This record gives sequence, structure tokens and C-alpha cells, in this order.
Amino acid sequence: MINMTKKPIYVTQPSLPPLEEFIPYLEKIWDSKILTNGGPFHQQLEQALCEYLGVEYLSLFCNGTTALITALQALRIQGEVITTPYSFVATAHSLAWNGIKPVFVDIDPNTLNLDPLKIEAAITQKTTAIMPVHCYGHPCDVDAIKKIADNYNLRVIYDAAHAFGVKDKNGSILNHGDLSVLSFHATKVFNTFEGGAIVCPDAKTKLHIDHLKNFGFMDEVTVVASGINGKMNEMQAAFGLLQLEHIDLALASRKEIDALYRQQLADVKGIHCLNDAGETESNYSYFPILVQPGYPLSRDALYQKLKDNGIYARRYFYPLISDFPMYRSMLSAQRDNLLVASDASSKVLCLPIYPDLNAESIHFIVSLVRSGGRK
Ligand code: T4K
Repeated sequence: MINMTKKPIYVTQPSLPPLEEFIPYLEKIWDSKILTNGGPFHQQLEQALCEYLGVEYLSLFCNGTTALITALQALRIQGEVITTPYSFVATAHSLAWNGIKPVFVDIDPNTLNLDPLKIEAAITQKTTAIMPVHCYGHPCDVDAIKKIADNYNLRVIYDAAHAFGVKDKNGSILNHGDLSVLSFHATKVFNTFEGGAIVCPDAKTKLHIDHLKNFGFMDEVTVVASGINGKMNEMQAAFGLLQLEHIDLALASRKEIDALYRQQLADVKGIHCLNDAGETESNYSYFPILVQPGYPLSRDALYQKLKDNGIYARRYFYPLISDFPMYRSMLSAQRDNLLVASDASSKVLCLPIYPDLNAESIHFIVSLVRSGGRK
């Protein structure tokens, strides 16, 4: 079997609505000449997303990283923050940009999310918060994390960059913690080219965050905080509104791809498909497999084999954040503190998943994985 399309297949490809559907939005922007600073599309998207996601308040941002940095500012987090090494590097960088020391704690082998059983041992006098990640959109153990946070008077900021639309038995996963931060980057389930949002528990917090993302301006002449420029512009917001019209179809298509992979890889010795973490609604944002010892190829050999055949799977998350030069000398970054994360990081491979990935491509990818060591 060969890659019939001959086109490279990447780990993801953004969903784009038909271009002609975007033109009327652009015409409105051209007419109004309102390009940014909380314009009409920005307001509409905030409201539409609150309704769609099942959250009360949300503040849009230019990207997820600026939103994370601002979320930490909003809660005036300082000192040390407990976080996961098994994530995209922006999680720890957002702490570093605030002068906060990330303290890495190992992950749960089943969910690959921060392991609540290991959090308490890492708490010191300087700990002020926990920043867990709902990795691949699979929810963290939010109840256990809340218990620890309540006991030690810590704040919780969820990096929910992967968790658009995910629900648990109580509704949106984004309602947990003090704040949750989304990414709407091109590679995410819901994208606004670049973009992000902070989900806020109340109107007062949202107002504070709205000020912070606009230099701290409250009105024309009043600056109430040393804010930043984190605003989403009107073109991104308009695109988001259009994307929302197509999101249910996109999620349904992801669900089918996820099911197809699971079905066709179920009997492959040494390939473990990561399961959900008890969510009632998933977003199928990634398709991580763990390449175990029983498989004839190493993870990196399989990665290379796929690549040689035009399939660009990705090793999210390898290397661990704690292995990057700016973090690796920290005590908490040492490998013996992060055994589960190190193991997962050496075995994981995210297979391509996106709404337009066709059945033929999936069969091709599966055939390469199934054929293991064979050429
Ligand atoms: N927290 C977490 C847990 C995150 O995962 C992220 C971002 C953040 C925070 C920060 O949020 P943002 O500030 O980004 O909003 C990608 C994304 O750039 C990054 O947003 C994402 N996580 C991370 C997991 O993945 P790379 O370095 O893998 O991106 P790149 O450019 O290699 O893209 C992967 C593939 O996607 C490409 O091979 C082709 C395809 N692609 C990519 C882009 C950008 C397209 O088809 N079109 C595109 O426009 O980081």
C-alpha cells in the first residue's frame, strides 16, 4: 500500500470553512473599519463561546500563551507553582515569564496528566498555585486537585489548551479551578488562526482580565494595572464565529477517525492507544499511541518509518519540558523525580487526526503501523 495522494500527511491540518462564507464577515469589517480593541465580532464571539462551551464568562486573547501569562498576573501568582513536565513548553514558559519557579511533578501513567498523589510532597512554603494540563483534552483528576488546593490554600490555573468542548459529569471541564486557559492556535480543534481565551468564574474577574489584556486601561484616561496587549482582533474573532458554525461536524469527523484507529490498532501487539480519562464528551484533539516493548520497532524507528512514507506523526511530548536547557538543572527536573513522564515521553507518538483526514489515508497509516518491522 502506498500514500495514494503523495501529499505529506501532517499530525494535524486546520479546518477551514469555505472561503466564500468568510467574505461577508470581511465586508463588515471593511465597512465598519473596526479592526480590534473589543469590536463587535469580539463581543459576539465571547458570548457565542460561553454558550457553546457552557461557561459563564470568558475573555478572548491573541494566543494561548499570552492568556496563560495574563491568567497568572490576574491572580498575582508568585513563588513556586507545581506543574507537569509532560506538556507543550508554553506551560512552563508562562510561569518563567512571570518570574515564577516551575516545580515539576510526575504524571499518572493512565491519563498522562499531573498525578495528584505526588503533588503534596512537592509543596513548600513558597508554593502558591498548581498549573495542571488537561493533556490531549483528557481531564485531570479535578476533584483530587481541588482537595489539595483547598487544604493548602493554593490557586489552580488549568492549562486547558487542548480541552475545547470537553465535558465531564458536571458539564464543561473548563469550569474547574480558579481559571482555565484555552488555545485557538491553527493546530487546535477550534482555531482562530492564533488565539486563546481565559475562562473566568465571575464578572469581576473577567473585567480585571479584560483590563489586563488592554494595557490596564479602564477608560480613556485611567490605567488600573500594568497590563499587556493580549487582545484578539476582529478578523480572528469573525473567523471564530464562522468556525463555530462548523465545529460540531468537525468534532463528529474526529470521533469517527478516533474510532477507526482504535478498531484497526486494537490487536497490534505493543501498540497502546491512550484511553479517555472519564470525560463524558471528548474532543478527539490528538491520537496518541504508546509504542511498548512488544512492538518490533522502537518509537523513533516507527516515527521515521512513517516519515519516510510521507506521514508526519509527532512525538508530543518529547522532550519533556524539564529536559530543556532552561529547566533541566532544577531539582524537580531530575529524571528520578519524573519516571512516568520520562517513560511516556520515550514511547509516545501522536498519529495524524483532523476532520479532513480521509479513510484511505487512515488505512495507509494503520497499514504502516501494523506492518511493524516489515519494509
Ligand atoms: N499549552 C499547551 C498544553 C499547548 O499545547 C499549547 C500549544 C499552548 C499552551 C500554547 O498555546 P498557543 O500560544 O500556541 O495558542 C504546535 C502549536 O504551535 C502549539 O500551539 C501547540 N500547543 C503544540 C502542541 O503544537 P508545533 O511546534 O508542533 O507546531 P508546528 O508548526 O510544527 O505544527 C504541527 C503541524 O501542524 C505541522 O507539521 C503542519 C500542521 N500545521 C501547522 C500550522 C501552524 C498546519 O497544517 N497549518 C498551520 O498553520 O506546535
